[in-house]
Amino acid sequence: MPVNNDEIAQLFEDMAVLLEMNGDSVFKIRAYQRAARTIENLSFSLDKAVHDGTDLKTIPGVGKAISDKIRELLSTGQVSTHQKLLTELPEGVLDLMAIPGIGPKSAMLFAQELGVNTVEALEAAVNDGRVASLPRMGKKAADAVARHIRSMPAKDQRTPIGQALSLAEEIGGALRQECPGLGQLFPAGSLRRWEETIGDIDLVGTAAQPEQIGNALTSLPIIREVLVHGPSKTSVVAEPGIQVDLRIGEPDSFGAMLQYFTGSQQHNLRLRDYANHMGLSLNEYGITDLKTGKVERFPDEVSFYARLGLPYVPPELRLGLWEMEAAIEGRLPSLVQETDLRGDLHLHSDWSDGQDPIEVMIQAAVDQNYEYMALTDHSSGLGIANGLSNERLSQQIQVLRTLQSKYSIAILCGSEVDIRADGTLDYPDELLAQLDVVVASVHSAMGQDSQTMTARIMKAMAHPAVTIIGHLSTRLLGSRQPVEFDVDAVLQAARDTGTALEINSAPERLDLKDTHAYRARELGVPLVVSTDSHHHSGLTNRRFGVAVARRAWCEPGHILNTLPRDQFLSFIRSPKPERMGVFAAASKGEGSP
Ligand code: DGT
Ligand code: CA
Ligand code: CA
Ligand code: ZN
Repeated sequence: MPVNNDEIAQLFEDMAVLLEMNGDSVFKIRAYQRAARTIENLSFSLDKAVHDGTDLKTIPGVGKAISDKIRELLSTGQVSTHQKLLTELPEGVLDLMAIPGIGPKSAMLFAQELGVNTVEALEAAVNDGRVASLPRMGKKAADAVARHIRSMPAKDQRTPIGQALSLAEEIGGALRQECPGLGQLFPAGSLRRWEETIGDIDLVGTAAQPEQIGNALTSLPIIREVLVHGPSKTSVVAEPGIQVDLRIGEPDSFGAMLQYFTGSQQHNLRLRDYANHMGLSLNEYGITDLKTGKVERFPDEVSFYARLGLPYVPPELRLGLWEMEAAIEGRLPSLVQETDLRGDLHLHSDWSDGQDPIEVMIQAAVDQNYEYMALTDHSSGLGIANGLSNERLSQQIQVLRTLQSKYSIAILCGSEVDIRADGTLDYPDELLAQLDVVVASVHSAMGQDSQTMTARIMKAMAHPAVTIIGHLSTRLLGSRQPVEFDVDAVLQAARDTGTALEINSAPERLDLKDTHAYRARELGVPLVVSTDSHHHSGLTNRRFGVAVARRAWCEPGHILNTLPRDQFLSFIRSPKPERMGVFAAASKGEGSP
């Protein structure tokens, strides 16, 4: 079995923890953490890169030591220094560290001094006073340990962005209502970078009386627990068990603060190194001239980056990967925006499993100022989704063609057709040929092995009627694993056949995921940002899909449904082998980063 990037990242993460327990150098620990973050976000497979003879040291944060360990892991399946660290560790210490708030030092203390090596045993040791009697612990610290143990299930998992963003917006709205003195208020951290899952929600803002905002936050009805309540920082746990960190600063230095708390930590580390070389140092209050000690303040991020001679780096790109080089060399992309989209190509009505009639969905597309939309109800193979039989699909095509006369938006007849287990499609070819847009998706037999699934998807892409592959991996964030398939082979086949790939904006899907979309863009595969709406309100979910496209460094020219109506129609009306040419010509002038 090849070792994938996530497994390699996890190994470095583990090594950082193990080194920290050994009291190793903080620089070494950081280097491992940084490598883990970087590897997690790479758009290409390290296994493949090594195979292709790539020098891993060209990857930011990967030096000789890390590169050697990656090679050792890929060729032997383990890393000897990691194995050695593991054997030296007292039993159970890693389990104790899984408790939030318990770091390596405390875990070692409990294991060595109390012989405690499970969470249950630690709880017992708290209850009978043994934890409180440890050196430097005391009753207060022991109570904190008890609290951490109780909070375990909630804080253990990351929250999908859809849920985190609505909670953040609800809290933001409530704070605005309660506090007339509230100035700016932004999400920061992973939420502002549109990561697919969120550890905790960070909010940063400005106010004449900062303590007023903190007070308001702690007294909102959805707040379950107050962790920190200070003059400029307040941390709470909101109702479904999500931590919210609020920081309030001064308007004239807000740029540095927003930048600092937006992260990512990797991006900030690289930016700080860059600033140090200019004789400057960065912190959340501003930029300090190291010679004179003078601190400059910045009201916004644009002026903050400008002081470093850099263009504004969009938060979605702040991963500490390639964005710094691109910024320095003036090669940052002009990222696609929501308003660049001119159509939605994945919409359901109440003819299948949607909740609204066809005309409500058309009106929803009109309300987004779209030039075109495709109605794509399910095919009949999906008994559960009330899929359309051949007859009902023919009937729907008639209905849509008649409705067209009432609207100026182009109403495209489509279907979300099931890709059967053997790669054939759920409608006969004659019927498929009558459709303007065919979104082909996998909804069944998801447990197939990688080879079978890859062949299945590639067979669908080879079909002349298939315009787009929908939600390629079928994953559901936090509840269903992606199907197994050979990503590179599928992306190549998409390009070779002229099949577009969907970025599904439903926040529980986000499929393609960012790193796959990144790779698809590099290969020149036409990408589509669709919402897969089952209700008229769903079309606004496009912001999530656009964020994925932005994290993939996409400019408007990389996204098929930014094309004006005539060019888009010319794309779907061309025979598939010619579509790549149409797409390339239509998006000419948009540089690739
Ligand atoms: P999350 O919450 O795990 O989804 O990820 P973030 O990026 O939101 O992380 P969080 O909430 O711990 O911190 C928010 C930002 O604040 C982070 O992206 C960078 C900045 N930050 C926080 N702690 C540190 C730190 O110890 N060092 C540095 N350089 N930056 C930090
Ligand atoms: Ca956070
Ligand atoms: Ca935080
Ligand atoms: Zn679907």
